[in-house]
Amino acid sequence: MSGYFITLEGGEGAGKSSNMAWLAERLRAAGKTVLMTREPGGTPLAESIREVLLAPGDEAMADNTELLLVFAARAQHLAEKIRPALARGEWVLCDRFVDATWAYQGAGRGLDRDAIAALETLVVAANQPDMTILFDVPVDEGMARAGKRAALDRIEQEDRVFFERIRQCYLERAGQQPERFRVLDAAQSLERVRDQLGPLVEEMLAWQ
Ligand code: T5A
Repeated sequence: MSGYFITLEGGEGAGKSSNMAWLAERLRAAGKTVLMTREPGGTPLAESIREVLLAPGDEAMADNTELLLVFAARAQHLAEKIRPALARGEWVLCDRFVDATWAYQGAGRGLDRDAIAALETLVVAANQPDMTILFDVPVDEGMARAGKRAALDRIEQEDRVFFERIRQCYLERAGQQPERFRVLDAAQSLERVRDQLGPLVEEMLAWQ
């Protein structure tokens, strides 16, 4: 028995969290058992790593530290939560996964692609998503939405150029892997974004 693995990706404030529960509800209404989770995080230990990753601090975090922490959290998340749920035949909806590492640590930080690929092979192995929904939103719009929150985390404090590289990386990956990615225009209203999500739910339900 094997479930399905759906990831939601996009820049800051793209609307992933706002739409994940809606998506889960649609799948549940069709009789599916759905697990919602997120990265970095998803288990107590991985959530502790998330706190270290996102907390602004006096000591600058080295880029390789960031990369290794992201993959450490992912290894724990896969072992303790994602793989067991898939083995039970559940549908796993995950707010960010390894595409975020390619976008943020790869394109954003400019880290070595071979190093990321090696860690992906080690940690993710065969657990690639069945579908990745990319919520694409212009950087200024996404940052304006994220900026309405109380305080920016360590990564959100990066400059606009950093987030522009991230957006372009996501779009490039979507163009290179059209069989896995579905790109939504997330600059539209929530209602219009859900209009775009509806056909994707139908596509997923046709898998079985
Ligand atoms: N990270 C993560 C890495 O660097 N490498 C990795 O490998 C991984 C996995 C995670 C951070 O970690 C980094 C990336 C991130 O910087 P996070 O807090 O989970 O931190 O960051 P985000 O996932 O970006 O969370 P956000 O909340 O910023 O984005 P969402 O979830 O896409 O946006 P959402 O749904 O919370 O919406 C933000 C606001 O916009 C409004 C919502 O109401 C909300 O107020 N909104 C809309 N407003 C108008 N129209 C719409 N269509 C709207 N959609 C949402």
